[in-house]
Amino acid sequence: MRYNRTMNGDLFDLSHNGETWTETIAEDALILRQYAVAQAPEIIAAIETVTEQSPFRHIQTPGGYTMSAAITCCGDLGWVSGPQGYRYARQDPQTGRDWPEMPAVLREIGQQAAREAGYSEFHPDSCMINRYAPGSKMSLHQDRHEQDLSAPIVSVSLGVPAMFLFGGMQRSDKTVKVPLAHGDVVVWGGVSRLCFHGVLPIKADYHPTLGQDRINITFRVVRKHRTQSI
Ligand code: MD3
Ligand code: FE
Repeated sequence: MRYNRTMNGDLFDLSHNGETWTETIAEDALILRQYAVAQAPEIIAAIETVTEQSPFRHIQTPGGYTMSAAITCCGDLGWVSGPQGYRYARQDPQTGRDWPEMPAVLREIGQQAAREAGYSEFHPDSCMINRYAPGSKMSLHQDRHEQDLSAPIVSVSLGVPAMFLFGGMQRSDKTVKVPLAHGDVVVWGGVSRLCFHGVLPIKADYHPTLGQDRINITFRVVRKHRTQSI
């Protein structure tokens, strides 16, 4: 695969040299490498405020399997699984309460990344947080339960690296492997939005921010916004 690389040195942090750069995985799928490194401590603190209210849990797939990645959500809508399958819901079924509010620092990193990729009006109403321990994986799937498929999904990777699989519109299409490391942000829009994707089992590794775990955050527009008329 050909990577298109452009330098962009506008972040500064003592823990890395502040360099961020972009790569394209496919048409309309842009990686902002290291984009969230400087804000990672605040992002992780915000995740803790969410998990104090709605803890990580392992949900059942509609097929009866337990997901190896743990999940929680914040924002207006969260991802739940029940006997009828997956859906978005306003309440956390485990607490019986609304999902925690989306912390501003989370919304802002998602919005800024979307803007970098050319989406000036990205207003996510859902933020899903996945936590992977060593050996956890995510099988090939499409994300197609959101009403507004014209809005991108923004994902933020934190902690130990993952090997991400990116395929095509059919499950059987060939996949490319893309390593995703701490602080990498991906904006999945346009034709990439409905492509099959997954995560290979996480290798035992260590990262100073999260130990052996990997966390992935996704920002989504689930309910279609009323668009301004006239
Ligand atoms: C490509 N999460 O939560 S993030 C998911 O690393 C999910 O936890 C993975 O797939 C993870 O649904 C991958 C990257 C990602 C997220 C959404 C996408 C890639 C995507 C939607 C469409 C195409
Ligand atoms: Fe997905």
